[in-house]
Amino acid sequence: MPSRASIEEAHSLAAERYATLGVDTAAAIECLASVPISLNCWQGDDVTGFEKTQAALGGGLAVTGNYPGKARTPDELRSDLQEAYSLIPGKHRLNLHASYGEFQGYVERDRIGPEHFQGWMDWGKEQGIALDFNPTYFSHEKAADGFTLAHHDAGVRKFWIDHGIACRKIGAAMGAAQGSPCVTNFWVPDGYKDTPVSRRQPRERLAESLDAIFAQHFDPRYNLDAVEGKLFGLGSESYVVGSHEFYLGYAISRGKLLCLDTGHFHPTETVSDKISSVLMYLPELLLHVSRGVRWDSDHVVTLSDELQAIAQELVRGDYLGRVHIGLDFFDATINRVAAWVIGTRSTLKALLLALLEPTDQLRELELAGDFTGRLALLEELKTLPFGAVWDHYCAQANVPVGMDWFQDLRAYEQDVQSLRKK
Ligand code: RNT
Ligand code: ZN
Repeated sequence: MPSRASIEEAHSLAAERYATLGVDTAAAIECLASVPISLNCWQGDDVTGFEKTQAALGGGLAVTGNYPGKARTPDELRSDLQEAYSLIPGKHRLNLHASYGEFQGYVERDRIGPEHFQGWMDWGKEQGIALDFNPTYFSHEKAADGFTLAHHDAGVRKFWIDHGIACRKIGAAMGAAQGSPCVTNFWVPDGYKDTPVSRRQPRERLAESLDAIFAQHFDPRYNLDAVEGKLFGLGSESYVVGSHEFYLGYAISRGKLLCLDTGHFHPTETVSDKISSVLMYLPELLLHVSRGVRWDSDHVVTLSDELQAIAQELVRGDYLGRVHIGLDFFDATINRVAAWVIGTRSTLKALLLALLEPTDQLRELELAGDFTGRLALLEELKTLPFGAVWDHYCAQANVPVGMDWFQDLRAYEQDVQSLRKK
């Protein structure tokens, strides 16, 4: 375990090195500490949730793996989350799905209310963790044919519209209780496996259903609505009703947040390049930071080139105040608490790397047409002593430095998770 003195010594040498490029490491850390990341509850139990019927995972989502020790109850999930938060520097949020309510018996999804999330709200208050929310439009018999809000049957649509209405009320209740807006994100799986004849009509129905859900006005200090598109899913390979263009247009015309999920585009398309285009026309954006491998596979986020490119866009474009950062992955082949810690720490590392960039200097080179200088400096930045600044931030935030977090995780696995039977 590195001593605090050696961490500080390494940081002061690193700070000197960054200062030669005009970069203030203390300012970078102060900014990083103010950025919350919303941890996705569903990594903790393979998107199972706590409904009494426990339908199989639907919506074209897939979790693989059988790593032992998954959370089976709300208390276990909260315990696992607390362990994860204790290993991540900074103050963060929790992103809940509607299927994670604490229901006594079975409560239909069009009947859920804030009372089913009181336990989460109390816990959030006690832990200082603000909540975000998502209606659950999958893993349900009424979504079994792959259609919900765009269903041709008005009765099915009505059921899902009522679910959306109920979820916004829950989001607003969370926002009011925590004094920070709850981002309520709408993703629906609707689509066709094979080439459809009607592409227009389902999209018209989806827009109509969404308009019905959003008819009630909520104070944006309590609830913010977001909509999430997708290129394709398992079982919706040929057509997804809620495509990127559909939701971009919808969000702009209705004043909603757009959610960009990094796994939801063609593999050669990047979300990093979409941010500055979308924020030309929308005040705020939601990110679902994921890592697609060959398809929307929802791998745990790592410090990849694309993650760094996204963080650079947020910092360079001065967008941190307009972008809500959420995570979206589910991997059951590794320890699920470790998945949260790795994904969140990597996201924070990407942000810190971006905050440690001498952006003004790079921009000057660019404007002067000195692309050689721009490339030279960008490459040089990659080997600056970034790790020393990160370690210093972790130490200062009172969370484990380096691989020390993993020892803590191993102890938690042994003392808590391994005692859970199946
Ligand atoms: C699915 C979407 C959606 C889900 C979560 C569980 O493709 O990414 O965000 O992953 O709602
Ligand atoms: Zn997503």
